[in-house]
Amino acid sequence: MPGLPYLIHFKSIGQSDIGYISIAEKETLPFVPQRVYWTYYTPEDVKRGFHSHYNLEQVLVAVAGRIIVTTEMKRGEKQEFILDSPKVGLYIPKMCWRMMQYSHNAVQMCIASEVFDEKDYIRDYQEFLK
Ligand code: T46
Repeated sequence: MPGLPYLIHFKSIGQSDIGYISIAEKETLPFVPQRVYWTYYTPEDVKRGFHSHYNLEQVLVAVAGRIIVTTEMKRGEKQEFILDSPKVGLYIPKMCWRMMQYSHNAVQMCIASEVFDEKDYIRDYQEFLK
């Protein structure tokens, strides 16, 4: 059984007068990344996600803006996370239903444990609950 989603606090170096850098080192991540992608310019009234993955694990980071992520495990645990810091990531395990809503300026970076495979998606909620 996969564990619950949780927040990861990345190392952050810098200060306000020069700016900052955050780093996702391999010791900080719960998997070895195979892919990184990012989404942006999502209108505020659009909700994305509404799927789960059989095998994919992810870490989501709001590198800009704010993302509200709601998650649901097959066992029924529901959680809501507000991502609004580029220093913080949300680990999403396999078999976790998710929905995301974005501020218009949000840039969501996703660090993923697998290459893209449409067959890894469960897009039907009833199928997810089975
Ligand atoms: C997730 C959340 C947090 C590709 O062709 N290659 C890719 O690597 C990706 C990620 C997507 N696509 C295609 C598949 C769909 O036709 O792009 C379209 C949108 O993808 P998806 O339905 O996954 O979009 P979101 O924004 O609902 O979800 C995305 C991630 O893809 C997903 O894994 O968990 O962000």
